[in-house]
Amino acid sequence: MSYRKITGPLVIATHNEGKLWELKQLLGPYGIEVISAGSLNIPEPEETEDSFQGNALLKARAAAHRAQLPAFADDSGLCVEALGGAPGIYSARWAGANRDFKVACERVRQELEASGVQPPFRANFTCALAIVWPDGHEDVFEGQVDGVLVFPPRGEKGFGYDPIFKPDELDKTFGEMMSAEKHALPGDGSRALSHRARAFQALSRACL
Ligand code: ITT
Repeated sequence: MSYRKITGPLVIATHNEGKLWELKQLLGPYGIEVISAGSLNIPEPEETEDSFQGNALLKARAAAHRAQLPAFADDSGLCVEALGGAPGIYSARWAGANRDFKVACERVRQELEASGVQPPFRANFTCALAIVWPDGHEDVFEGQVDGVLVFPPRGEKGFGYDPIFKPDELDKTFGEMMSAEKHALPGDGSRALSHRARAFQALSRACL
């Protein structure tokens, strides 16, 4: 398979402000013009696939088709071992219509309590990043970070499930980290920390 280099403007097909911010930070150093799907009034497609990569491709395809520009989408989520990988691709839905992630984090806690499993609660964050071109060319990359869940939630930074996830590499949750620390791309080529930054590292080596 051959990857295609990204040069010109790129539509970011996400309606999640937290993700949009992180993706802009990651793309910033490459000097690529980015346009948000929201600013082009591109609607959010229904996520009907059964994998992170499938849903990332679905979102990028819809935006590339509408904008007639290459489009970049992220599908990601928290997978909890003792819950059989849930919420996984349904991570956004667990926050309900109001996108309240305090509710989503509490649901994770309650489901773990109901399962009777004792800590440590192993989990991972997974991120698939897809780039789709208007002529149908597609590239997709995945990144993952392993860790444990902590209750009560810790930290006010980040977004989504960040306050309950502590990566194995550090003694603080994503919610207690400056975002630059969470998604930093080490200059020496060593492994990034977050699932999104790890997927982006693979993408940048192939396409930037
Ligand atoms: P788009 O589809 O518009 O990109 P979304 O929020 O619906 O936005 P997803 O379908 O990929 O995105 O849902 C993934 C959810 O998992 C998301 O809403 C986050 O709350 C959560 N999530 C993903 N990455 C995360 C991260 O780095 N930190 C905390 N939570 C994260």
